[in-house]
Amino acid sequence: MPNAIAKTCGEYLVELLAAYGVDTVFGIPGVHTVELYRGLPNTHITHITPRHEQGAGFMADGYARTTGKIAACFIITGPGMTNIATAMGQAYADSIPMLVISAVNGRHELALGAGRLHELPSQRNLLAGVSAFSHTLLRPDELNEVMARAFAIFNSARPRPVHIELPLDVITASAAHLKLPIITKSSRPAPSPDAIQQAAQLLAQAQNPLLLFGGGAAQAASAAQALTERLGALTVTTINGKGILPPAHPLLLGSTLPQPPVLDLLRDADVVLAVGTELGETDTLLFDSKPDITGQLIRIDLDPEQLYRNAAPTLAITSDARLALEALNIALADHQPLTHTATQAQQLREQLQSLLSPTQQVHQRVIAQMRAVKPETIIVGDQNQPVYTGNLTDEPDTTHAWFNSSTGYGTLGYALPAAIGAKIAHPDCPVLSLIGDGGFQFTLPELATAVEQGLALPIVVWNNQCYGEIKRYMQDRDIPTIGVDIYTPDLLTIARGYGCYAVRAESLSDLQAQLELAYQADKPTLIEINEAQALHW
Ligand SMILES: Cc1ncc(C[n+]2csc(CCOP(=O)(O)OP(=O)(O)O)c2C)c(N)n1
Repeated sequence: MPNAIAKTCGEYLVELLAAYGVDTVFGIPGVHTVELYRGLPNTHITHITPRHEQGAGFMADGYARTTGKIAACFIITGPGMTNIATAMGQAYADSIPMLVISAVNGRHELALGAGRLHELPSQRNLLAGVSAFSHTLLRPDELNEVMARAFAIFNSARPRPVHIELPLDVITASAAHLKLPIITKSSRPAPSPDAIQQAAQLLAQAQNPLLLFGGGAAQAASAAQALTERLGALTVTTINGKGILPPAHPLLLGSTLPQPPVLDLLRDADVVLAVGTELGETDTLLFDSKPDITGQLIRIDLDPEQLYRNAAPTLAITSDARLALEALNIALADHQPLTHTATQAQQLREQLQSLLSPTQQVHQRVIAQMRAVKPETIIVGDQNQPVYTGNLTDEPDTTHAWFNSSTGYGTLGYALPAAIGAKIAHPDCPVLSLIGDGGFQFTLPELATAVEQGLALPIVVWNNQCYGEIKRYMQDRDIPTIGVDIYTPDLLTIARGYGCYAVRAESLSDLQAQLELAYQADKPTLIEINEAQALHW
């Protein structure tokens, strides 16, 4: 009987999480996971309850993106795991760490297909494609080692979700004999000095280099800026790399890679330095296969496999981005920066602005208004029309202040729960969720979580009563618009029913006023923007 045991494995696991510095858990308890909850009151860990396990995963994602810290998720076996798999997929695609702890049926029942409650043939197979690894704990004694492996990945390798499952007879087994380990933090790989010399030589000779910083370089912002200036090179970021250079930096072209003039630059640069980026479809050529690069390509990435995907490098450097960029700055200490580039950047920025359609310019004004109210706002987006425009136009002051689910895995329903995770992590910082009426309906019940937590969170819903992106895509291809004109309920009434404030913004200045109120409120505020109306703003 669990109560007779001095310390169960589930209880010990919670102690271990606290020792690793985990302070927040997102989870929905079930009979299979209650043993994890026994130990929670003995720690400083806060437990937040979402309304669906997908929400738990997205919250943990938003929490990790904005803090660099790991949040854990406590998830029941079976449906809890299938529910969280989508959130793990988004985190996997965007290299976000996440620790998913679940139960699973007893060791003697695994893979029998005996019709037990919540049974799946194999959770580990289910999660193989969305986790760095998934481990079934067969004895409490394995716990210290498997947790150390999980944190080794979070700290030193390409961060990704890790799943640890505890069979029912293991979660309740005694762990009284286990001792908390001395926790050591593993380091990230440093670049080889030879490779840095070769890279520095290529960059020093370049006449029109292009620097490309991805989300993997987000922790190397000051070294990245220093290198940009040392070379005098035009610089582009990916969407997850926004904020690496300050918005007004004269050499920054923003995250505009999908725009034809920037793709021309990428093609024609004599040296491209790509750091911490997949060179993936959503950052380069939407719906085309590979980026076209004719010059020398230097790639720097923590993940050696990543160095060879999408574009073959001339020089591949496996390294932490910051360590490599710092080494390059030292190697190029005497270099004279190019001087023609700032004028070129200015002309390109004007050209890029002129490429925005009238609709995109409306989106741009809406997002600029959001930034103007509080420039430090963390804007967490979903997949919708204004977010696509903001991916091209918004330039925050800091990293991780603009992120969304339109990159990589591209799931709908992310923005509300991920914003909740970010707001819980940063109660004093303005956080805003920007979502379409289609995406909102995927995780709408998380409004209850935000109300429960008393979060001053504006949730801006871009309402066009349709799956707008797909509708437009069908129209452009002469395909009948089936399945995209959806019934959208009265969102204001629904939000009020959940206990939120709810308003419709009637103009840009009204949006500003509503946002200001929402940031001071004692609970979330749904701010609806009606697309048909907003297109005249
Ligand atoms: C889980 C999931 N299902 C389907 C899609 C396909 N999809 C991409 S964008 C989109 C429409 C989104 O509609 P909405 O959130 O209202 O934003 P809008 O495009 O209208 O601005 C759909 C259905 C997806 N990305 N993710």
